[in-house]
Amino acid sequence: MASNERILILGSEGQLGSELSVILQQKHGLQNVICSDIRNGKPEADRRFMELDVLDAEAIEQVIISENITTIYLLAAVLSAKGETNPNFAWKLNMDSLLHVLNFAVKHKVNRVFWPSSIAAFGPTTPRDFTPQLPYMDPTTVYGISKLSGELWCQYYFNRYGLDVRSLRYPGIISWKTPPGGGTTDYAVEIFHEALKKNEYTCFLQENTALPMMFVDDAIRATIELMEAPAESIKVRTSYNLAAVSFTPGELAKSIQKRMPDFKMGYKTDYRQAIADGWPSSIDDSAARKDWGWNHQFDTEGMVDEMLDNLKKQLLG
Ligand code: AKB
Repeated sequence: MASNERILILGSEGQLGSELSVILQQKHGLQNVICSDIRNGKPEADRRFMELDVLDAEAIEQVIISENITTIYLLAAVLSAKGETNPNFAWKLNMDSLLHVLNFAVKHKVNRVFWPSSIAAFGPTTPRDFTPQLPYMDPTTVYGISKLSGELWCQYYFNRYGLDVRSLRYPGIISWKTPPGGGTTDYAVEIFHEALKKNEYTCFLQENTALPMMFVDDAIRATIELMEAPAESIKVRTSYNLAAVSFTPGELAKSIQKRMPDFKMGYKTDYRQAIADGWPSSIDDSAARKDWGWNHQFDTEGMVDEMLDNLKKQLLG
């Protein structure tokens, strides 16, 4: 397929990148999508892949120049729970990579940049229910602090240099092809694997901790729709609230039990409970719905069906 876009994905092998890269390749052609990560998860001959460390500024700049990159998706990040085990490194990786990309995008006239923010940018003082687009924000994790700071950097580069940088505050993403790594919402993926393998799961969050979540297909579609929207419809240059569903571990367990009546759920909380306690339970994403037409498709039941059906097939080979 002919495309004028030359796309660089930094962090292409992670939970979002591994699925977003396939859709971008279908839309723009294999040769126009350069996948990169510190490790190659899918050694296929027919796609473009480069081993690239997002902290290696020189290497990133070289690729932008040599591949005439027009669009960058920066997806590499240290997530909330893992970030707390090494806060300095999480800050360095999350912030340095963003600043390198923003600087090179301006310098080499890249048309558009995507950078993910998160519900982790909110904090305990933020209203928890139906969290508005611009409430008081006091993140408590280094990941959340990096997301809030990064949002402001994105807005700064838009205001100061006219860089078309776009962002979404993702809720917890539920996927079956590639697992998440190091997040507080990871329980909502682990539970499906353990249900199918052992018929039981011990959750690290309390039964009644409600968090905003989204099936990966919706998350990928939101990303593409945001990036394809006309620039004049993008009114938020920090990051858009984005929502689909909201549930507690107890509700998710019940939903699985409807399909697997013998499934048993236990609870043993750890340090991730305190992180979740500072996050919203549901999100008001009316700005995204109004500005560029966002609409989620998967409710909790639809998502549970997709997860169990696909993971069953995957586990059975
Ligand atoms: C995490 O739990 O850290 C992530 C997120 C909500 O950004 N899934």
